[in-house]
Amino acid sequence: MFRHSGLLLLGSVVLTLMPSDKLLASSLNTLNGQIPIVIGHRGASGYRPEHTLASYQLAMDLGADFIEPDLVSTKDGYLIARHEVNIKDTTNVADHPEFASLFTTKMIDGAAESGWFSDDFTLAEIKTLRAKERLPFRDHSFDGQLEIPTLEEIINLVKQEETNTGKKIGIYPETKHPTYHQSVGLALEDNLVQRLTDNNFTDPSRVFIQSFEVTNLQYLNTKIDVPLVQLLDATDVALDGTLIETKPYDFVVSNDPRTYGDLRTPTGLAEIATYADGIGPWKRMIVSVLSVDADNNGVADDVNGDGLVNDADRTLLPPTSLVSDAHHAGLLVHPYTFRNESRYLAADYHNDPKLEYKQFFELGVDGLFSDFPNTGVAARNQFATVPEPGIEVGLVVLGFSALVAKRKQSRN
Ligand SMILES: [Ca+2]
Ligand SMILES: [Ca+2]
Ligand SMILES: [Ca+2]
Repeated sequence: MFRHSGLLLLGSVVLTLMPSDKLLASSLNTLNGQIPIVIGHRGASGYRPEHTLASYQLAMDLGADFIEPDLVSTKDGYLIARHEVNIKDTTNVADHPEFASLFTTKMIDGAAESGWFSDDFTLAEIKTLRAKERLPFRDHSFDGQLEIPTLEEIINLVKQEETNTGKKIGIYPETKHPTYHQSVGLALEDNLVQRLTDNNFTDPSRVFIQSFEVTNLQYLNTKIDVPLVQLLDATDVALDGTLIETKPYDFVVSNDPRTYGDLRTPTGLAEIATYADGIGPWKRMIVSVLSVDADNNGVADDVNGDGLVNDADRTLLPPTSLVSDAHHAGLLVHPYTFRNESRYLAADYHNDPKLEYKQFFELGVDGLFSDFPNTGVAARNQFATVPEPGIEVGLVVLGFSALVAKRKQSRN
């Protein structure tokens, strides 16, 4: 009797702590029993040129819990939002004759690239450029209109959103090409920590820092107390769905033989858990796809006959154990990238992107990166349903106990 009323009391206390009754969802397989987050990948990059304030603002308007800036450095040490150091494909730099002399070829992570590079431009020069949509099949009506934002401008946008709406949106920055930036004297890590600190944006519930490299995350773990996410990449999937492995570029430089495949074994995940709080795997590491090669020429066939070979011509394979393996190591799992267009959806989803989200939520992912945050949020809200009133309290108590227990083992 006493225990029973104690539980009810705890239940009512917990209820007041929860920001939303959506957290009363039952049977979540997430690490801490929490509702999975939707991360606006490069903003709402399905609708606006990526990494612009308009893209981030739209992501927040569409319900994203976090927005994701990829960060590169200017020549004068400002952190700006671009997916590549090479700004050829995402800005109108080619239309600016005054920058023609800056066209060059550089080695980026072991590959020769030609174009214009952010580290050859001052911030003032970058600010004369305008963004353009990278993908030919997306909306180009905003091309030439939007500036390249700095991290500070993005933080200010998020703070303004909080002032306007009361919503506390998080920022999920990625350090792009850390080894390259170190090699040109523009290391990103201390700079990022300094900018977050100077702008008073270090709440660990509102920042994740992510990287495809390892050493810089290990370094960041000694410099800032926000959760860190080890991104995991692969070159592609083979016809049979096997991952074609690649490795972190800092491992290439240090002759470390391990690939991302090694990092996602139980042993690799246990090591990641010594410096990071989560993994950001390519979604094909969780659910891969099988190609058809009926003519046996070694190339995937255009099964649906639309003239393109892409995920719409492939079918799903059974899920791997990566989500549960990572959870076993105490790591959050935030796979990338979820997109609405049929070319990115395996045939099994029948052109309904929500079915893909649903599959991953059922597998227990703790969040995901989406180009179309409204679709991700709608799928998430459908998935995380509020249980019947009679069983809410018990579930909340169970969920809260699990949360406390897991927190103790996952923080480092
Ligand atoms: Ca990114
Ligand atoms: Ca073929
Ligand atoms: Ca096709």
